[in-house]
Amino acid sequence: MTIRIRAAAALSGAALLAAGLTTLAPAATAAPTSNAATSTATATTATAAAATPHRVLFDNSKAETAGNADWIISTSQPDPLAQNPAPTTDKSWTGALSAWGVALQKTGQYSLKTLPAGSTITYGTGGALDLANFDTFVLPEPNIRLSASEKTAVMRFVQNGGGLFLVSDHVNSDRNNDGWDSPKIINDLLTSNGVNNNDPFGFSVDLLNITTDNPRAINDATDPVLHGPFGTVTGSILRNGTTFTLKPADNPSVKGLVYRTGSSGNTGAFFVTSTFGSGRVAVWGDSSPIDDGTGQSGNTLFNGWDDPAGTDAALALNATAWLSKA
Ligand SMILES: [Ca+2]
Ligand SMILES: [Ca+2]
Ligand SMILES: [Ca+2]
Repeated sequence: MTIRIRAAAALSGAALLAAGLTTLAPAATAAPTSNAATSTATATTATAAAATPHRVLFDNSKAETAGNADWIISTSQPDPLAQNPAPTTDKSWTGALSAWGVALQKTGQYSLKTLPAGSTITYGTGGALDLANFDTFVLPEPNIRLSASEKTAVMRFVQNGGGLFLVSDHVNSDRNNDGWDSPKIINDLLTSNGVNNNDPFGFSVDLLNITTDNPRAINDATDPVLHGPFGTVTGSILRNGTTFTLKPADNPSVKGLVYRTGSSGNTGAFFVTSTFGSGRVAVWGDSSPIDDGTGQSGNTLFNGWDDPAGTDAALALNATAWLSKA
């Protein structure tokens, strides 16, 4: 079962690459039938855009490997290519998020980096790993509270067009015993950031520990995350996680895509998207779906990424693409 699903994911990646190349061909010959978004672009511009990879920075500065967590795409940081420059499977890189990273890498359209432990999240200070050098920033279950300057950096990054992918876990999931778990850390970002302290993305994290559920996607054939380049999302898995309360009065662009069984509307949302300024945001209520089941030794990991009860790979990858405006 696992091998079959991974093969399907690989085909999706190949199909995406093929689609990208197919799109490039008519643009290069200035075909007049391009869609509205590209109809005014010159062949030169289209070629340059296609050749520029989507840059994704995965955070590991907030104790993402504390306890049984292993939320890294590779032990080689910042650059996973130093571990294996041409990864073929999730085993090519070490970390419980390697499936996520390798799937993006295999498309040939992404450039991935990790912000190593001990680093500071910055925006506009000129460093190689500064957020200004990236299209999307992933915070996979942060376990250390962001500093005041880091929260402002993240908000300015999004406001100016960046993509932010937040992953929460359940309440009382303080893996490094510093008094802060991911629900608390994300809510702190949303209410004390120096840019907009009133739920800027239109949601807050519920302080719950839901033992198990298989949340289902809404029916929306035009949603770019539910129906994206990596496949169709029908649902996700929830294995000790939480949900979100939507607050459209604070930001009307907030949208619940996947809901806990029995929930809809503004309560019980398990996967949510939003926008802020010219940037985009996604948030997921559990880290279990991004766990690929293999990583550094000493961790107890479970394969949620390929769990047939959800379509977690498609959800993670489509959301990454959408956030990156890919
Ligand atoms: Ca903590
Ligand atoms: Ca969990
Ligand atoms: Ca792995």
